[in-house]
Amino acid sequence: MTTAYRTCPLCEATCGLEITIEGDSVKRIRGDQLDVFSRGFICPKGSTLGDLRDDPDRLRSPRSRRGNDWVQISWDEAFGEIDQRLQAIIRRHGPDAVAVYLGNPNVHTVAGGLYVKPLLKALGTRNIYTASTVDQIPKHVSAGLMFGKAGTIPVPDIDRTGYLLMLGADPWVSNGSLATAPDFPGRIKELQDRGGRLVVVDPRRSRTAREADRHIPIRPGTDALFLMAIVHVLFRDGLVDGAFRNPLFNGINDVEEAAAGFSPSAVSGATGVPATTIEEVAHEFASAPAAAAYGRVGTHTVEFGTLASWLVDVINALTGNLDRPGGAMFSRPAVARRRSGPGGRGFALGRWTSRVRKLPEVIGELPVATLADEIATPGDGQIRALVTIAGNPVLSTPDTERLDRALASLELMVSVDPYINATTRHADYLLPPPPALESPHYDFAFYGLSVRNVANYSPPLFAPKSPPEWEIILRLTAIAGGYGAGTPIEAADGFLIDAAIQRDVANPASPVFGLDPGEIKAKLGGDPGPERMLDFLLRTGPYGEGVSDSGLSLAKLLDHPHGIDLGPLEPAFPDILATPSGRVELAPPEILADLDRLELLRDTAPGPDLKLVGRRQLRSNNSWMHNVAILMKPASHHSRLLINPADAARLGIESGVSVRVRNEVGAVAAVADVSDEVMEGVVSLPHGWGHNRDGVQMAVAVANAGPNYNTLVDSRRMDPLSGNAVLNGIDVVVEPVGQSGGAEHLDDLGTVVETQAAK
Ligand SMILES: Nc1nc2c(c(=O)[nH]1)N[C@H]1C(S)=C(S)[C@@H](COP(=O)(O)OP(=O)(O)OC[C@H]3O[C@@H](n4cnc5c(=O)[nH]c(N)nc54)[C@H](O)[C@@H]3O)O[C@H]1N2
Ligand SMILES: Nc1nc2c(c(=O)[nH]1)N[C@H]1C(S)=C(S)[C@@H](COP(=O)(O)OP(=O)(O)OC[C@H]3O[C@@H](n4cnc5c(=O)[nH]c(N)nc54)[C@H](O)[C@@H]3O)O[C@H]1N2
Ligand code: SF4
Ligand SMILES: [Mo]
Repeated sequence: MTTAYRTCPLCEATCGLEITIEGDSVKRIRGDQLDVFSRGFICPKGSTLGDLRDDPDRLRSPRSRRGNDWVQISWDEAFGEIDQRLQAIIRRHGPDAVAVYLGNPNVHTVAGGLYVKPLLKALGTRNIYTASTVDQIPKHVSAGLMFGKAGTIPVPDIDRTGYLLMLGADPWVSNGSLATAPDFPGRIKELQDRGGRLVVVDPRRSRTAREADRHIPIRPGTDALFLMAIVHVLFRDGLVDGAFRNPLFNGINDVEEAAAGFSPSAVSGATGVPATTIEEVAHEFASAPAAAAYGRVGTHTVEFGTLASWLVDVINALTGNLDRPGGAMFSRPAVARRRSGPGGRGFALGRWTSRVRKLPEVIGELPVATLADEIATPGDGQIRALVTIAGNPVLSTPDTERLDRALASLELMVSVDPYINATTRHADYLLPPPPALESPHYDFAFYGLSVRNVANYSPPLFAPKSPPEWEIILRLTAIAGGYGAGTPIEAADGFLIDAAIQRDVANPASPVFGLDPGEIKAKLGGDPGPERMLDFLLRTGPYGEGVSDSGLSLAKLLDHPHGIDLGPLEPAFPDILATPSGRVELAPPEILADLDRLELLRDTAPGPDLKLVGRRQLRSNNSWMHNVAILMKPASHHSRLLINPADAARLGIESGVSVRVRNEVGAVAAVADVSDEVMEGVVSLPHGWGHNRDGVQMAVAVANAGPNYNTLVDSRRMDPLSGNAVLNGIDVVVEPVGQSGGAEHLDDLGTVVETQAAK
């Protein structure tokens, strides 16, 4: 028996794990008490990494589809055939005929962190889609416009704050998002123990809301109004921080003017939040010694996602809490390109548009809600081939029935994925990566969104039994770039490291500026591939000393299996600002131009339909860990539609009865759970379910299929600034099964009982 330590790659919390192994198998996984960041915390998912590795349905070798059958083929055969077919499509139709969909685990793998960008560049396509447009892209837009870079996202300094205003997030269940804080619940307890307060704004009394000092139910999709009214009160009642009126902030008068028409009483009808509550929150927030506002999925995946995201940071700024300890601060990750001083080119939106619906590009991608349009609509630039990497859009993105049909019509689909699931069953080639425990790990994304500065590297725990994911993607890159399937990996990888070194020796802010590239390369440790690249990035990052070994390096991380704590967050202004002015733009014109819509929301009476919102579940991870039997208990918890007692009584619905949830997009079956956990007028279902489709080869998941939330989501509705789909607050009708007079047959809970296929 031996013990190893590594970081859990499953969610954003980056928990340290203590793993006991015997021979080639995992005996036990616990939280690592010595981890510098997570201090022993673990959730039920973290202990199942061994189950994921042992899962008999996980593919161990490539598959190619011949009609309805899958054949096992060799890696060389797979890449050779993909090369021929992909190049033929590019030659005939140009690079835009090939689309890419990148799913969530790409931000959790080293392959996604280091190797996907070169693939996209080699493909040269504008048809890039990711899970970001069903998630957090509004935050990138507001951050880009305010701070100059889409990745410059402030996080709540929860370890030092005295007041946390949280909207549309449930970290007791999700373990936090765009705020990496392992043991989020423990950190909130500490906040409360030191006399601080947690206020949660959510249409549902979530697990987090139950632990909060105050829960404010809000009508779905109206957070921007609530936040605007707080801004209104800050100005009206003289609560704007005096020290804040400094030259670092542009646009304060425009913000005051914008908020003028949004008094608490003006928004109270639309939000369902009493005016006095809004006033109290504004005063408490402004008078706290340090306070942070933080919004997540419930505020982003709505029609006003960018406005809400912007207002969160406006409130932080106006109260003097932006970039100060205990407020909203910026991480300083160990892997980041060094910059010299404030100012930059700023952030541009809509540099190109989608072909069919003319939707603007945002951070180089198009809204995934329009992927089906681009596949199904004939004409120049139509998508003919799709590469998916770690994604399951048939369960995760809007109007899934339509997307499902569109994927079936592709000339070529290649999926880098370990499972044959709702999406990848359409693939012509399946390229499975090794499981997490056979892969190296470093959190390139999440140490940049972390509430403390931390670095931790985990080498593979077991030798991979098939090519590592970074090699798979690198071979696809060579194919996409026209170098051929036979390109040696060492040559392709050498090209990438050489290019990275060349860029840095030309950067005056880099510790290797002006040095000889050969000397730098010779100095790098680790195996070629992601380890060597990580060493280079650490050495040239904010804690590195270039070719000197005195700074941070791969070797240092290997010496510290419990991680290295790089300290609490520190003020980062003005150097971090990359706007052309070198200041914070509080009132970007793109955002002000969107306020007409907000006025309309303020002045429109809510319609009669129920509003459907999502929720996450502790023992689930989006759509993809449902084949782990131990996590699938209690049975059918995922089919429960929460409905308020008043609505249930009106509709004649009792707990435990089967109901049909429908709207003009589709219909699903669920089981009613009558509960005042949701406010009146709101119903709640989790997402990521609906595995019972022909050809899915995930036995446990199919047995726990559940309803597919996104069958009900309209692909036409989005936050116009960011292109994020509207997943929360969508109109639905709920009725007991059998009452609609339709001919639907319901023998399996969670089965799609009716969809409007003829669109
Ligand atoms: N209605 C509604 N819809 C939502 C949401 C919601 O709140 N409500 N949330 C949205 C959000 S926040 C997200 S992030 C998306 C997620 O949407 P997606 O990213 O499309 O889907 P996931 O469920 O994360 O699926 C991950 C896929 O990656 C595969 N996979 C797992 N590990 C690896 C790996 O190491 N390498 C590779 N190559 N593949 C791997 C899995 O088999 C699976 O196919 O869903 C979104 N959809
Ligand atoms: N266990 C588990 N953990 C996960 C995941 C998982 O699937 N399972 N997924 C991971 C991913 S990819 C992400 S992005 C994160 C997301 O992490 P969170 O952002 O914490 O996401 P949720 O738990 O979905 O919480 C969203 C909350 O918003 C509320 N809500 C819905 N509509 C509105 C609204 O209009 N206004 C307000 N104020 N609230 C609203 C919902 O009721 C819900 O409580 O979780 C990650 N962690
Ligand atoms: S909270 Fe997230 S990182 Fe921590 S053990 Fe659970 S899944 Fe892994
Ligand atoms: Mo997400």
